[in-house]
Amino acid sequence: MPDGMLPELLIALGLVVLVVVVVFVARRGSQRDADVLDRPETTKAPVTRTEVEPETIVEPPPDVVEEVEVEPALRPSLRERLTKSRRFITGRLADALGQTPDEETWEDVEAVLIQADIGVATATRIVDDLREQVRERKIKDPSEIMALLNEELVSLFDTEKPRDLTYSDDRPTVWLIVGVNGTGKTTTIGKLASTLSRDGKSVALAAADTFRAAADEQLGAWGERSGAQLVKHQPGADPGAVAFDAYKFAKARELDVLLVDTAGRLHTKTPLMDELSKVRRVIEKEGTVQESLLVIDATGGQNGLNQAKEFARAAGVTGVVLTKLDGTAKGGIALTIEDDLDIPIKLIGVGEGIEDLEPFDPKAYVDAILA
Ligand SMILES: Nc1nc2c(ncn2[C@@H]2O[C@H](COP(=O)(O)OP(=O)(O)OP(=O)(O)O)[C@@H](O)[C@H]2O)c(=O)[nH]1
Ligand SMILES: [Mg+2]
Repeated sequence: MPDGMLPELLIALGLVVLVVVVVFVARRGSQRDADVLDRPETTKAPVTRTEVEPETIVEPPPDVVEEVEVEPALRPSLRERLTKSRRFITGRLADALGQTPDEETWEDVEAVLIQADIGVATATRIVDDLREQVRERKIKDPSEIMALLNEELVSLFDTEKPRDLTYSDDRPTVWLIVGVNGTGKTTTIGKLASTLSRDGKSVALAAADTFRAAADEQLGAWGERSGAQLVKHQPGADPGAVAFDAYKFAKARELDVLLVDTAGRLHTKTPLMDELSKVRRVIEKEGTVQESLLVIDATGGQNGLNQAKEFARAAGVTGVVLTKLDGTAKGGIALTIEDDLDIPIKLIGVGEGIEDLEPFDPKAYVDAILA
């Protein structure tokens, strides 16, 4: 090798080493990147829903319970939960009442009330009364008109009407739960069972929805969460027979309350409505159906009124449970049901959770939907 070639050879060698080192480092780096990207996949913990078992809920000491009863924590949470309904009604009313009231104002107010699921006849009466009072008292301030409207709406409810669920003298007290498909019957039973259990009452559940697949499993799951006992038959069995057996089961064990779940049914289907009458009659061979609760989905609007009429006829409805008020419901259906049908709304469903059932309080309700 000529002497002059040595430095060039060393430089070339150095370059080769450098390239090898650079390639090595780059590969290590990209491997590390791959590890970082992989990690969420390989180490991701399965997402599990933690459910609060009733036993793990720490009951407040008795004096705190007293305080809660005197000063119900119902209003603030109800207002929050009915935010969507309130925004719908109040926003539109504020627009309608934006200027000095004239004929057009009242037409607009009536339209808002009808859009909010208050029936036409009821809405017309409310607006006639309101217009009269505003004229007599020469009121111009929109907020005063709103306050008057609030009073008017509350007056549509019979505030003296008893709304608590009632118990029979003999055990078990039977509450039958009815309604069209998917309104929240089974969920309401779960919520009721939980409340009753926490009040120290023993509860049995009758899986008299033998029609929908796995309906008894759904009810059984609520039973497990609330400590209630489940009575069920084979799918397709006679709902009356399940109710009857469950009644005898609860009576023999002297349980406090029997909640009877029934299959959802369209109020227009006569044979299905007759089946419901039969379930009722079968229980009444041995005892009494103390409450027949119609569960109405508040997001269904005016349809709830027709449901209430038909179920009242077939199942002797003693009270309404208005569910899904936390959603997009406008809320006016509550007024129409009470004003038209004289059936008290006893409870409201404000969520899917076990504690999302509240007693119905007309004043708190109107305050919550009308700011
Ligand atoms: N947001 C909300 N969802 C509710 C409420 N009550 C029930 N649901 C939901 O409504 C759906 C139907 O509830 P279910 O209790 O199965 O209704 P159901 O009336 O027993 O239905 P069928 O037995 O099929 O007629 C479920 O997804 C519930 O979680 C409520 O108050 N608010
Ligand atoms: Mg059900």
